[in-house]
Amino acid sequence: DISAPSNDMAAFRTVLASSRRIIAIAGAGLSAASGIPTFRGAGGMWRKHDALSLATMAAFRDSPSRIWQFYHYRRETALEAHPNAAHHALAELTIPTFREKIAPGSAFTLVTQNVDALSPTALETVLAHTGATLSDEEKHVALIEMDGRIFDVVCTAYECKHREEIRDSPLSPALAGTEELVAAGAKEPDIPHEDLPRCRKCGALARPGVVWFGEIPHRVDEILSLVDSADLCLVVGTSSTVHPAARFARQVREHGGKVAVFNIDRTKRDTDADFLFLGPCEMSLTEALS
Ligand code: BJW
Ligand code: ZN
Repeated sequence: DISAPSNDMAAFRTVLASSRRIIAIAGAGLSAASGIPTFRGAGGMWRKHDALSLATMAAFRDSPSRIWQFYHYRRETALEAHPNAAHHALAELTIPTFREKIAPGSAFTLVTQNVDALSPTALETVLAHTGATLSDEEKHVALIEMDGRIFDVVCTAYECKHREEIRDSPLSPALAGTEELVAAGAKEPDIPHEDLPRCRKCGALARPGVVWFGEIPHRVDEILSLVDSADLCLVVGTSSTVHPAARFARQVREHGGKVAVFNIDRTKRDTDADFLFLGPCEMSLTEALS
């Protein structure tokens, strides 16, 4: 189909109401209105620190002190952030009693590349407000955090690999206050390995529990089977430049599913879209899903 994507909200709602297997793939733009910088494009604040060159095991091996200070800074930002209207709109789609806009019995899963844990927080908030409940299994099906969580701490010892979510800050005393240096772009101190976060089980050096380049995202088999069977794919606030997420929309379209993109800007992959809603997703998605 070579026609330009539509921005007809009524037509989108009709498609939404008749879809049975819906997935949303989200990226950093979903959390932009929560004050978390994106990686690329307008407002990409981590760019000063080249977040992408820091997101590798090679960078961590080269300087765990530098990488830990960068992630400590980002943990601080994430700890202060609150979910925005777009997180809440997506969370509402996962609660059967609350989603008048989609067909009864239809399935919805949010697959997020974000590590800020704002989507699970939004789900808990919406559940608390509506008095609805979901089992742990239903929550597991509703939300896939494919790149992990910035609050997860993972042991680097091959024999251990212990993973634990720890929201304490700082994770080790030596990191206290270094977020100011990172924010200012100042030269950070070289913290000895023994003073960096350590595994609480075996004492080995720990690493941030996020998926770096060259690593395999979480739950990829589940994601690929959802992509294979989806009849509607919402693409929210992602530049669609990082694989495997970058090709999900195309894959949905190839087997006849519809694709709706919600982004503040155009992206290279807009050609994969049936619907394109240009604007902040905290506005457009709320309107489309309310
Ligand atoms: C708004 C908005 C508002 C702003 N409203 N919109 C060549 C070909 C194919 C693959 C490769 C290749 N070379 C290397 C690879 C593999 C590599 C890759 O894709 N590299 C590319 C750069 C080419 N991928 C991997 O290594 C991945 N693993 C992998 O492929 O394993 C193999 C495998 C997979 C599956 C099955 C079997 C095997 C792992 C990638 C992990 C990336 N992780 C990071 C870092 C996480 C940790 C951390 O946070 O520090 O994840 S990288 C970074 O990019 C982060 C993001 O999640 C990810 C995607 O970025 P995202 O979310 O799209 O953000 P932005 O900033 O790019 O875009 C924001 C968008 O929002 C913009 O479009 C704005 O316009 C918009 N926006 N405000 C709506 N208010
Ligand atoms: Zn360990």
